[in-house]
Amino acid sequence: MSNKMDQFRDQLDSVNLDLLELINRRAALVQQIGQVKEKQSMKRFDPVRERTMLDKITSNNDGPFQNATIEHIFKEIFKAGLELQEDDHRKALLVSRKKKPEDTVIEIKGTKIGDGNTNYVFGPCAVESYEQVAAVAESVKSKGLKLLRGGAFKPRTSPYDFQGLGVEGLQILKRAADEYDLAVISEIVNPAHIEQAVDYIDVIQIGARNMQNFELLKAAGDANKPVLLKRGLSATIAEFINAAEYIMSRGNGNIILCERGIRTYEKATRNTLDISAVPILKQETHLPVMVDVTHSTGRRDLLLPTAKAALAVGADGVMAEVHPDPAVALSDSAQQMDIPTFDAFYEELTSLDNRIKDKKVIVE
Ligand SMILES: [Mn+2]
Repeated sequence: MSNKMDQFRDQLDSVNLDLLELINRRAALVQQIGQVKEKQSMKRFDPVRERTMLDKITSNNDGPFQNATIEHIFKEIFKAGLELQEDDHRKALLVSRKKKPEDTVIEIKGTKIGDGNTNYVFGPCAVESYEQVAAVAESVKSKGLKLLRGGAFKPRTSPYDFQGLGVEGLQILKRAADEYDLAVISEIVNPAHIEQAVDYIDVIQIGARNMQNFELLKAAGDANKPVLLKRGLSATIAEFINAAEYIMSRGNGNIILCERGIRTYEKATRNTLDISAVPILKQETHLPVMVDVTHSTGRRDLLLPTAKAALAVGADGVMAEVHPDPAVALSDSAQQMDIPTFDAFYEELTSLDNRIKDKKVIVE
């Protein structure tokens, strides 16, 4: 009796190995098909082809399994094959670490982003006047910093909200940046504006609401300027990475990723800062990653704690909004810092940064 059982078990082991070999042979074929499809830009999933395969299989099914069970098993095998093709595709992304293991370092007017040092981007939410921008620029300069942000084209939730000064705003930024020897980061919302904007700005920002504006991504990819790409409000990390790929696939690899919070059910903050996105993006891509603490929290009291978290988690930089008089700001007045708050914020943050860099605080 036990002898017979052993024989069956031996046979079963051998059938398992045969199945294993066949499943992997199938997977290798699926990979080859994936490569051909990739070259011809064909969709990987073809439901008609899947139905034909299933019909052929079930019409040859002599049991004891029912057709429904057989279909279920084969659907799982098909799915695994599709996932394998997708993995192969992911490996090929230009922005991925698999493609380029070393960090991308971007140089902007002599400042390096992504080289292991911490960078800071400060400036008003929207450009309102020369005096307003100059007040912030002076404060940024006094800290020995280089990067000045400011919105000239403002994509606002309501069409009746302040939409920004447009090109005039870019001209104000450029004037202040030249006077204080700073580099300008400003959002562009229309592909047609890029050509004109590059005369005034040093970094093209693509905002959260435009993360999947593919024509804008392509236009930024054609431009000869670094791009700061913000994560979309409801974008997954994979969608974020693919948006960056749009830019890099056009030849522009100088991309800074910026986590700015995502939409969740939580109402205590304006968005939910997805802090874990930072190490994931650092692992999956070779691009510098910054954290925008202003738009992720929407709360002035949370700017410093979240900025500290960003440094501790390995972000390459922190972005925050500063306004000489936030109470009268035309946008984001609840979360912009005034200059004294900015001074204190920066002092405490850089002190933590120095302790991290000196290994006095161990964050790993
Ligand atoms: Mn803002």
